Amino acid sequence: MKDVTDLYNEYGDERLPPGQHETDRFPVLSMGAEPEWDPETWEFTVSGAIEDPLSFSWEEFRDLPSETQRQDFHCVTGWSTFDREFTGVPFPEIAERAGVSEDVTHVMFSALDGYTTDLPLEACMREEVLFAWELDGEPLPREHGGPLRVVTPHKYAYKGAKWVDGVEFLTEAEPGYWEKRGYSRAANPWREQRYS
Ligand SMILES: Nc1nc2c(c(=O)[nH]1)N[C@H]1C(S)=C(S)[C@@H](COP(=O)(O)O)O[C@H]1N2
Ligand SMILES: [Mo]
Repeated sequence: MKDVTDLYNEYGDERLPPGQHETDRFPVLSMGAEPEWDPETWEFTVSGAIEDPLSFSWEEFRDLPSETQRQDFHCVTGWSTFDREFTGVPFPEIAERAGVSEDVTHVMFSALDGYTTDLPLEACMREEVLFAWELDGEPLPREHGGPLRVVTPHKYAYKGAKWVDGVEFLTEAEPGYWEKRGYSRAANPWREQRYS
């Protein structure tokens, strides 16, 4: 298994970002109710400024090359949980298949509950940005975004869309759900970029 819990080294000496506390629990934070999902009709779409618009059924998505990583998880409300194991597809795998145009600067993730979140392209082109379907060896629980969520261990967790069902490649920045409501576009926990 790949252990990426040392990525904080890029930003400083402390594994726990400033203003965070560590918890053994894994709290749930959602803006609304858990959305329905049907594995028969679920479709994951890749769109925007790319050579090949893609779409995957649940079965097709699960056949993509995947890996398991040990990661830390930092919520902007102040808690962090260490050493979680996520299994899924690294973001660059999807980007390579889509053929991202040279003028793409940003990415928008969308989800079954209407949630969206944006990130600069370079913040997504990292192996630790996973489309994950397993947490700690079990199918990802529904409340944590099952069947599929994004994890962003180098950013506050609101950058990781639960129930993700699409990614759009953008040629200019657009704010997602929390970014429109005053949360940081950059969201680096070690720089304590909570609000914009
Ligand atoms: N689709 C969707 N994704 C979401 C959210 C949401 O409400 N809907 N909340 C975000 C926020 S604010 C956080 S902190 C994390 C929480 O993930 P967890 O519930 O697994 O702890 O999911 C993020 N992804
Ligand atoms: Mo959050």
